[in-house]
Amino acid sequence: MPTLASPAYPTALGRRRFLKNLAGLTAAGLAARGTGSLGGAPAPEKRLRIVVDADTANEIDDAFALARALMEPRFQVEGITSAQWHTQEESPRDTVGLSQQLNEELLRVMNRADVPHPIGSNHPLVSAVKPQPSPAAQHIIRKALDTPAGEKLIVAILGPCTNLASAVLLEPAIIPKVSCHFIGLRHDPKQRLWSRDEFNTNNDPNALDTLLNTPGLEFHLMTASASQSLVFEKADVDRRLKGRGGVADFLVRLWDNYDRAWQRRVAPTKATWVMWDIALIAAIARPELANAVTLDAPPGNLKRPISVWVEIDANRMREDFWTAIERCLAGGR
Ligand SMILES: [Ca+2]
Repeated sequence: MPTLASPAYPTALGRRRFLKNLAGLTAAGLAARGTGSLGGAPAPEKRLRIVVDADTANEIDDAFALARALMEPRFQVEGITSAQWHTQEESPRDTVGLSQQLNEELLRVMNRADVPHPIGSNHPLVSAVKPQPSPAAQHIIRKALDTPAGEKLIVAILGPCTNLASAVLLEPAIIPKVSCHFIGLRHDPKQRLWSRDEFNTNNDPNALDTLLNTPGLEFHLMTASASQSLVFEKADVDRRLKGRGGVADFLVRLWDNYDRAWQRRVAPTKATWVMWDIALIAAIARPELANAVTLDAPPGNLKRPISVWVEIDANRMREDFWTAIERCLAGGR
């Protein structure tokens, strides 16, 4: 995501009003999907096979989210794949290479180099029907085809949809074996309006169309509108993590050293950061921390129901992150 705040979206929407608006959406959706609700049923005990695909070098929230995923006992992480982020202001030529480099550093500091981490495509799809082959796409295909009968491979996409869309185009046999979880787009629950003016969407609009327009592909969406309320404060991060070694100091250093043109303009002090991508991982790991409804796919895409997280419990997601990292630093997973 390119901005620390999202002025284009009504962040000041009163909570009471928002929940009231939400009620109209949830009546049919939650009953139909059971994807999860605030204060709802506990997460299933069975470990979830998951590949996390991330444009890790674009912002710092990807690394926090990847760390959270690797710490989750309910996840069986089948791969960490890297993605491009070419539309960021003054982006370098090899954006996927930088994401890949950070993925490898994170796995090393977490002693998880055993997790497969193939590189993705450095270029977006040039059309919704032409894949961009990559080791990441091939890995997703292999892991999806390996999925036991009756189960699905979760692919959590924290950047553009390039790698999964390419996998689906290269091997359509994976479609019934994959559960796509994407963070992107914007949705206003009050107006029931969609917006594609969002960083992950813009980094590969063709790839998102490929996935949304694929009949039979299970699709879960965490909107940027919902995830933007998950904000971390640097002072809090320093107090909890600084000087504790390993992944803790890796994340602190990442925040300290982040220096990009857009951020110097929008948030020069870096005092807070929207942890967009943690919201998606937390919602998958603990469905009770977010509210999902069933909506039609956005206008212009195949008319079919998709599951959309329209609200998150940001306070509990923050606490969940700190609990997970404390468990990790104490020697547990
Ligand atoms: Ca991201």
